[in-house]
Amino acid sequence: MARQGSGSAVAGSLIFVVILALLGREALASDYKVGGTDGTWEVPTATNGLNYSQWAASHTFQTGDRLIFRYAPSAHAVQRVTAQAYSACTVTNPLELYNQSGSDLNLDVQLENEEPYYFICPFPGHCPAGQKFMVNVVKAAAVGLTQSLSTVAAVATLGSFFLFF
Ligand SMILES: [Cu+2]
Repeated sequence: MARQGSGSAVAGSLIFVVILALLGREALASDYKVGGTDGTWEVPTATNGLNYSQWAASHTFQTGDRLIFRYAPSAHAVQRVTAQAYSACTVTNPLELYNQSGSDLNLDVQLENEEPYYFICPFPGHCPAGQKFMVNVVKAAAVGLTQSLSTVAAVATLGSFFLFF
């Protein structure tokens, strides 16, 4: 009886550790409000002091992170475009046009892949005026989900072993 009790305690501790590890993994994905403090997505001016390129260059973005854009849908939009379209501010044929319905004031864009993402505002004149930025997304350093799940399976097996020993 004493043995089974301590086995359960060990299994319980291990499960607790795994839960902590999973919570840690979640915490490593970050939300970034574009441009700085509140995610305002508008044309940079001397008055508002926005500089999206500078802001983007000051962070390291990982897979799983999210970008949050805040804007009036009547005045701005968000497109993901190719590197060439980014340089030239070409708004036709975007890779993705977010918020087509124009109903969201807070747009979340998840950075899913390990690759560069180029964002522009397609409203006339906005991209050339600096409403654009690129982020080079790197692979998240955290434990991957598959690895976490296999850890859970291993711990569950180990837990059963202690319980039935
Ligand atoms: Cu705009």
